[in-house]
Amino acid sequence: MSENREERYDPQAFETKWREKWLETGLYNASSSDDRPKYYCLDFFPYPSGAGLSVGHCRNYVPTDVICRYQRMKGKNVLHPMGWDAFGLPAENEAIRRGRHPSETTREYAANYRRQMELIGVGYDWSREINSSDPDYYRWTQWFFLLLHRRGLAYRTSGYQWWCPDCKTILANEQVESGKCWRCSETVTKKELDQWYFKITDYADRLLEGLDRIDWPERIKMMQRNWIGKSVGATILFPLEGHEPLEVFTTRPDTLFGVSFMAVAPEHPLVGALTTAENRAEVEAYVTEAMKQQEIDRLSTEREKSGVFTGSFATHPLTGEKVPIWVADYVIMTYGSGAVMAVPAHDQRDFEFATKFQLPIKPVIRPAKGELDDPLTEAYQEAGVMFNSGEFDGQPSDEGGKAVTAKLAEAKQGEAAITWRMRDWLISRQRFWGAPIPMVHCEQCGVVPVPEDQLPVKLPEIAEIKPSGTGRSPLANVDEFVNTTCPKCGGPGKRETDTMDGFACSSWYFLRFTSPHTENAPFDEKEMTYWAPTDLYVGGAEHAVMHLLYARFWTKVMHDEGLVPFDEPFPRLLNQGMVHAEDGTKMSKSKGNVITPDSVVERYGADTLRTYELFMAPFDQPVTWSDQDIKGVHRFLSRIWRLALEAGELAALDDAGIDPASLEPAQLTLFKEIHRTAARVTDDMDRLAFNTGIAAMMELLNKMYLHHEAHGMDRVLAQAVKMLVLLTAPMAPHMGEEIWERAGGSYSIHQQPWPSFREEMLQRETFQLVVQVNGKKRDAIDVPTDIDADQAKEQARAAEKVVPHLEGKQVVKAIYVPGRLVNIVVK
Ligand code: ANZ
Ligand code: ZN
Repeated sequence: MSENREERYDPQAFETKWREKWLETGLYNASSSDDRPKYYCLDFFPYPSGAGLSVGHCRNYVPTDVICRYQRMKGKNVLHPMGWDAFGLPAENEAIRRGRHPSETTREYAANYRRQMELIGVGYDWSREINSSDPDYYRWTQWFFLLLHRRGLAYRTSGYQWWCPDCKTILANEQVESGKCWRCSETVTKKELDQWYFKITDYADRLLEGLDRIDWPERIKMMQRNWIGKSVGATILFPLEGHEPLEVFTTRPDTLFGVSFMAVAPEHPLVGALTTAENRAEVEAYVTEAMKQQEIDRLSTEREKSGVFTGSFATHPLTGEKVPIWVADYVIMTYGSGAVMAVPAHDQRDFEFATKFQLPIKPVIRPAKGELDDPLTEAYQEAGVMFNSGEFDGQPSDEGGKAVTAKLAEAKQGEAAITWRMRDWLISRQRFWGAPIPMVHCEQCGVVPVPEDQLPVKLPEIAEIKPSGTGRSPLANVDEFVNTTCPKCGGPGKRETDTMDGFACSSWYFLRFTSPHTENAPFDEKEMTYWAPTDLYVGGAEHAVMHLLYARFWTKVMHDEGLVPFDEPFPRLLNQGMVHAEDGTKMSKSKGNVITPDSVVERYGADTLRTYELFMAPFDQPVTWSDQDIKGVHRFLSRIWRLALEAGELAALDDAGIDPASLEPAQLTLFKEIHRTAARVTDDMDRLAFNTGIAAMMELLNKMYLHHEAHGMDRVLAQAVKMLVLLTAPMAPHMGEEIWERAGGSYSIHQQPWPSFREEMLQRETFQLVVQVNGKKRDAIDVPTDIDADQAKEQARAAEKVVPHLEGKQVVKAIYVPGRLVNIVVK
C-alpha cells in the first residue's frame, strides 16, 4: 500500500464508478421480505421544474439520504423512494411559457432531477419511481375521487370563486395569499362558476385533534390549527319584526349586555328586507361598493371602518331593548352567520365603528383586578368579571358566558356553537394538466360517476392546451373527449371537463410508493401495511397548510373506508432550513444567483457538497452559501483520505481485540477519544444534529494527526481511522466505499454495522483542581483531565466555597496552572 501513501484525494477518480455500482447492484432497492425492522423515510413530492435542482434543494435530499444510510447501518430495512408531482399549474404554466407540451417537459425535467439526485449520491430506490401524470397513477387519483364521492365527500355547487386572471384559473382559498395568486402573484378577482369541492370541513375536528398525536414542528402545527380555526361560543337569535330572527355567532356570550348595534355583511340575504325606504339608496350604493373589495382588505384591522344604517332594529333577547341594524363590510358573509352582535366596549372593530358613528359604548366586563379606563380609549378584549349584566353580575367571563348561553337555550333564543374558519377544499381546475374528474353529465340521470372499471379517464392528446380565458377548461373544446355515453342509461352524456387540483395527486402518493406497480388497486394491502405510515417525512415549511392538511384528510377518509389501519400519514415531520445565495438573498433564476449541484460536484466532488450541506448549519436553520467553508470541508475529507490510505488493511481491524489495560497512556487517551466521538456522533445522528456531529469528527481528526506526529500509525490510530471512515460513510458515501474496498472490506460499506462504542470508555478522567483566591486555597473541585483554561477558570469562579470570596470584589485576573490550580486575583 505504500505506493498509495501520497495519492491525493481525488473524488472525480472514483465517485462515478461507485454510483454506477450502486445502481447495478440495486443496493438501495427495498423489499418487504426482510426480518429487520422497517424504516420508511420520505421527502416531499417534488415538482420537477425546468431550472433543475439548486444546492438549496439538496438540503432536503442529502440529510434524508444520510439518515437512511445511518438507519441501514443500524440494522433497519430502509425504504427511501422518489417520484414526481408532475401535474398541476406550475408545470402547465412553465410548458406554455416555453411553447411546449407539459407531457414532454415534465418527463424531461424529471429525468434531469433524477440525474442530479444520482449525481449527489442520493440512494433512492429507483425501481419505485412514480410520476403523478402517468395514467397508471392518476387512474387511482380518480379512483379516490370516486371514493370521496361515494362517501358524500365530493360535491358540486355554484359560487363565487377566486380567479387568477394570469393563470386563468380558479384558486382554492389557501392558494390566495394576501389577495394574490400563490404561484404568479397576480391580484385575484372573483368569478361565478360550478365547482367541485371536497368536504374537508367534515373532518375539521379530527384534523385538529390529530395534531396532538404527531411529532411535527410546533410552528407547522400552529399554522394548521389557525387554518382550521376552531372558535367556541354561541349562536344567538335577535328577534326581528316581521321576519325570522337575525342569527349571530359570538365567541363572547358573556358580553351580551354590552350590545349596542348589530352589523350584517353587505351580502347578507336580509339586507334588502331590513332596509327602509329612506335608507335604500345609501345602502344599495354601499353594498355595490363593498362587493368590489377583497375579503383580505375588509378584514384588515388597519382599515378605517365603514358602514350604513338600514333603518331597522332587532330586539335584544334578554333586555328587550331595540338595537339598530347596520350594514358593515368588516363583517364577512362566509364566516359564522354573516352577522355580528356588536359590543364596542369589548371588541376593537366594534369600538372603532361605534366611535366613528357615535353609537353607545357600554362596558360590561371589568378586569378581575383593577379598573377599566373611563372613558375607554380602546376595547377591553380580555376576559374578566361581568357587570351591568343584571342577574349575571359578578360572574367570571367563562362561567358567565355559559350561564348566558344556557338561559338563551332555555328560551330557544340561542345555543352553544362552534364555528370553523376552514372552508371546503375547492378541487376543480379549469385547466388541462391535471387528472380529469371522472364524472359524466347526463340530461336524464344528472351527474353520474364513471364506473371504476372504465378508469382512467385519460387526458386527450391535443396540442392546444392554453386556458381559453372563458373560465372553462380547454378540454371543453375537445369533442372526442367531451362526448360520451352515460354509464347509467347509455344515452348521450358529456364528460366533466374540470381537472383535479394537483394537491389531489400528492394526497396519497406516499402509499403508492409501497407498491408502485400494483395494477388492481391504488396499493397492495400487504405492502402498505408493512411500510406505512412513514417513519420520517422531510420537506420545506411552505407546505404547512395545503399539502399536509389535504394528505391528512385523505388518510382519514381512507381510514374510515377501512383501507389503511392508521389515520395520520406522517407521524414525524421535519422542515429543513433554506439555503440563501452568498449575497444573503433567495436563490432564484431571475437573479442569476443559483448554485447548481452540478457545478459544485465538478469542482469538489459529491461527498464534499454533501458534507458541506450538513455542516453549514443546524439542519432546520436557514443558512448562507459560502465558498470558503466548503473548502474547509474538502480539506477535512482529504485528511481522512490520507490517513486511511496509510492505515492500509483497515477493514479487518477489530475494536474488541484491543485491551485498554495494555495501552500506553497516549494510546489510551486516543482510544477513549474514539469511543467518545462515536457516542457523540450516534447521538447527533439520532437528533439530526449533523453539523455538531461533523464538528466532533473534525476534532477527533485533529487529535489523530497529533497522535500520528508523535507515534506514527500505530494499532490504536488505525482503529480510530476505521471508526472515522464508518462514521463518515453516510455523509461521504463514495469516499467511504473507495476506502473500504482498498482496506480489504467487502461490498458495501453501506451494509456494515454502525460502529458501537464501549460504555466504560466514555467516562472522562478527572483530577482535583485547587482553587485559590489571592493565593489562598479556598476549594478543590473535580474537573475533566482535558479541560481547557477558559473552562477551568469558569468552573473555579463558580466553585461553592469560592463564590463568597468573590462577592462585592472585582476580579483582576485568573491564572490557570494546567492540571493543578487556578488562582483568582481580586481587589
Ligand atoms: C360579540 C363579541 C364581543 C365578539 C366581544 C368578540 C368580542 P373568531 O375568534 O375569529 O371566531 N364575528 C362573528 N361572525 C363574524 C363575521 N361573519 N365577520 C366578522 N366578524 C364576525 O371571532 C368571533 C367573533 O368575531 C365573534 O364574537 C363576532 O364578534 C365576530 F367582546 O361577538 B364577537
Ligand atoms: Zn343517463
